[in-house]
Amino acid sequence: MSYFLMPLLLLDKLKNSKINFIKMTKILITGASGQLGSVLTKKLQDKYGVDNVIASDLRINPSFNGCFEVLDATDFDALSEIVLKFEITQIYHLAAILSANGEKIPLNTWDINMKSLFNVLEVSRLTNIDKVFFPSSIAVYGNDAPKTETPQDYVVAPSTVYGISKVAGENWAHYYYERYGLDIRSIRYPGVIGHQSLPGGGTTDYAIDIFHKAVKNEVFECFLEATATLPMIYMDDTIRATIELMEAPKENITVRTSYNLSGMSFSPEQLTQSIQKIYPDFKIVYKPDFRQKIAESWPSSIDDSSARSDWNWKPQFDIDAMASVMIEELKLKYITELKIS
Ligand code: AKB
Repeated sequence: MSYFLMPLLLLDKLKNSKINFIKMTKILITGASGQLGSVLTKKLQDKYGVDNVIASDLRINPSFNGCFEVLDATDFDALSEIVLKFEITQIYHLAAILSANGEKIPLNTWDINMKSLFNVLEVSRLTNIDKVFFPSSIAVYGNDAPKTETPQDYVVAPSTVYGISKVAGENWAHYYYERYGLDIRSIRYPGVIGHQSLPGGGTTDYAIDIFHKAVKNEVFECFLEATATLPMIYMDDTIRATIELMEAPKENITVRTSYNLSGMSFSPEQLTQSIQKIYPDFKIVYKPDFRQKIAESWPSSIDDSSARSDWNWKPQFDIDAMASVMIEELKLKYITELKIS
């Protein structure tokens, strides 16, 4: 259906809906079964109540508790139906194809990442959604950007289709804010490391896989070179940053494209050394593949002073603190799994 027809049909539906009078926070998360989505959903359920958070994705996670809707976010009608049905007031739009998978299917990646974002932007505009969260990435920077402490406002010229879709998304977010006053907020995430969920096709995935191997006493084969330093962040810091940004007073938000966010920076070699403080016999071998080139085009550290000054961002986890929690939590997970089977 064309974007000219859709608004008319939706507005017609809206006339009969109570959505304009509802003040209670009702959150929709797209991509809720993914690495970040599954953890963020739980946090938002704790904060706003299980019934006020609607998780959605192409597939439900078997262990999920709460309200779940199967949703392909590229389907405008399906998305708007859910927004109207649950009287949604905030959307966290996490559904996207990441950098490494994106390079395998470039045009599909563009199509999926952009179409789902346009749908979220349009439905948000038409139903007066209070706030939208859109995740961007360090992937917006390309080979020409300074590698260390990459500045917030440096030219963004990405080398992956994922990065191109994020740059475009940031500009569309800015446009919807300027043109329609849509309160859309965004963070350029570094590689996110967590024990709760598995990564989904990114270049920074190695930094999670490595912990699973270490805990299982296996050798880790790394797809990046030993010295490939990238910005990373621990899951708890990521979730806290996301919620802090979404809760910051509107007048404090000076960046309407996307905020740089920094947690820590390390290379596979440095991460190995940190793991070896706990498992001295842990071994890594290097077999770089196409993802090394992607990593080389990204910053190795990020200047996040705008996030720090606008909404008081401060990370809590450094590499050793993160490695120690990851190992403790994964040990517990594998012991529990062994006991159950
Ligand atoms: C990826 O590796 O694609 C993501 C990212 C840094 O956006 N984790």
